[in-house]
Amino acid sequence: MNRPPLTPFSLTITFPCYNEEANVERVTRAAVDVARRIAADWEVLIVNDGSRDRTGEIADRLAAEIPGVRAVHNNPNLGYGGALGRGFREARKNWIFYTDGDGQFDFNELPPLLPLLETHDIVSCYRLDRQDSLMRKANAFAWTTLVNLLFRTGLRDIDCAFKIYPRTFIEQIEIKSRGALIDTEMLVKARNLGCTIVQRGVHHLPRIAGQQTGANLKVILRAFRELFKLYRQIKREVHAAQ
Ligand SMILES: Nc1nc2c(ncn2[C@@H]2O[C@H](COP(=O)(O)OP(=O)(O)O)[C@@H](O)[C@H]2O)c(=O)[nH]1
Ligand SMILES: [Mg+2]
Repeated sequence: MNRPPLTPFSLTITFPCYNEEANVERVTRAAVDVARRIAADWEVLIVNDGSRDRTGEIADRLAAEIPGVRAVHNNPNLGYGGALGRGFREARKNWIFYTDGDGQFDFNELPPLLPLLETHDIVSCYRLDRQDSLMRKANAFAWTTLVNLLFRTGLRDIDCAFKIYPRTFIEQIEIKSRGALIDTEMLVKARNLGCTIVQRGVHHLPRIAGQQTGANLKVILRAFRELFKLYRQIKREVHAAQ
């Protein structure tokens, strides 16, 4: 993979927000704070995914108030993958860091990851102390086991929303997932392109405001549908390459 330069460091920080009116301002300000510290050239890109609360309005106000902050809106709501994919497509800087818009990660854990980009294409983190119910953790374990059976990624916590990608990689792939499968799709495609992926642990904080929707039945069913579609697609590609 042709990695972009690290100096001067050019960085897009992006996060999807779905009904995050109680979180979007705090998360945006934390993102701006870290971007100013580590990047010479940066933007913070808020993706409002068709929220029904005041998220979009607050995002627009922050974009007007803080140079470097941009807000884009999916209308209607496209789902997690649709929101993240929009952030990747719209990102203008060389490196793209994405996380969640709900404040469950600490931006201060980003700077120590940067030296890893000298020797690796992608940083994909895993949660050290996942702040979810036992049921959710059990489901996540079963899901990761299934994904690793199908794709043999050997990666931990594929869905952790704390990753850095080079834009050169994003430009080489077509992202098809609209749902939660997006993380799997991107990492499997990265591996097939020969990208090097490094993993580190990060802390996971409890959600202090807003509602978790990541375990809705609709979200889960869509993830399964997209999983089998991706499996067939990757199999076809591997056959075609042989
Ligand atoms: N689940 C879900 N999350 C979305 C959507 N669009 C954007 N998001 C954002 O994705 C992030 C993760 O959502 P969350 O409900 O906390 O899922 P969890 O942390 O995996 O339980 C949050 O920043 C949401 O605001 C959507 O349509 N569905
Ligand atoms: Mg969350």
